[in-house]
Amino acid sequence: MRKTLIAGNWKMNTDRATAVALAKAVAEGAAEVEGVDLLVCPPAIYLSAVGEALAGSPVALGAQNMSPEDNGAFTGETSATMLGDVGAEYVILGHSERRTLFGETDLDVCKKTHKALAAGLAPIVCVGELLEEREAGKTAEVIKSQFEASLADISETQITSIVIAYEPVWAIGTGKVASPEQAEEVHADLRRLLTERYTAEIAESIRLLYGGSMKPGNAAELLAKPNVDGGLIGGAALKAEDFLGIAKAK
Ligand code: 3PY
Repeated sequence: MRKTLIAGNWKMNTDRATAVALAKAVAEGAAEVEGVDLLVCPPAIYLSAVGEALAGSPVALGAQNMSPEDNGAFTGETSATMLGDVGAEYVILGHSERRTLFGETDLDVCKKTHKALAAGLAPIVCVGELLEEREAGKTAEVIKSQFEASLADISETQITSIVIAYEPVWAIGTGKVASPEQAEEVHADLRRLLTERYTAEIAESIRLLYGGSMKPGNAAELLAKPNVDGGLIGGAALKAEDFLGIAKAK
């Protein structure tokens, strides 16, 4: 069975001291959380410090983005190998903020996904529709096209290392949250797409996270849905109590 994954996306928040304190608080509280994997994704510059703060705890470390290139003249970029070198096990790819604010395309996400896998990182590949796409009844179509293009040429073996996050863009940082039924509908579609492309057994093993204003107050009903295998948490991941509260809601 799929083990629930609660992943914190700290975005461009915290400073060194608050990042370390938050990581320590999550690590300490992790002992009270059963049957749930915990992951924190701090800003890249604090990965090493947060990794040290998490040492000996079951909380995993992840990055929020990476370069699609291996190395070379790419000023300001960070490679998959570099992320692994400082202890990251996961990397979030194609978050809607990367797609909308930095022009990342499905092709970019796909290239990054292949590079992350080659470096031994587990990619968390994000998909999600805009408000106007939902209102136009195009959610399923958009998700299918992002799924196909962002995960092009991913083999059966590779897909088992990938986590997919459904993040409706209209629910990111807006306080609006998809209803459990809306989330489940898209997650069930993603499971179907995985079954069609791979096998039912493989599809059943892939974790599908919901992201978009998940908090302790709405986590239980979202996580109760059969195809919602965890959460990619934004704002609520910045308080250990809230983040752990979401994990305990499972
Ligand atoms: C949010 O909940 O705002 C997120 O973007 C999670 O990644």
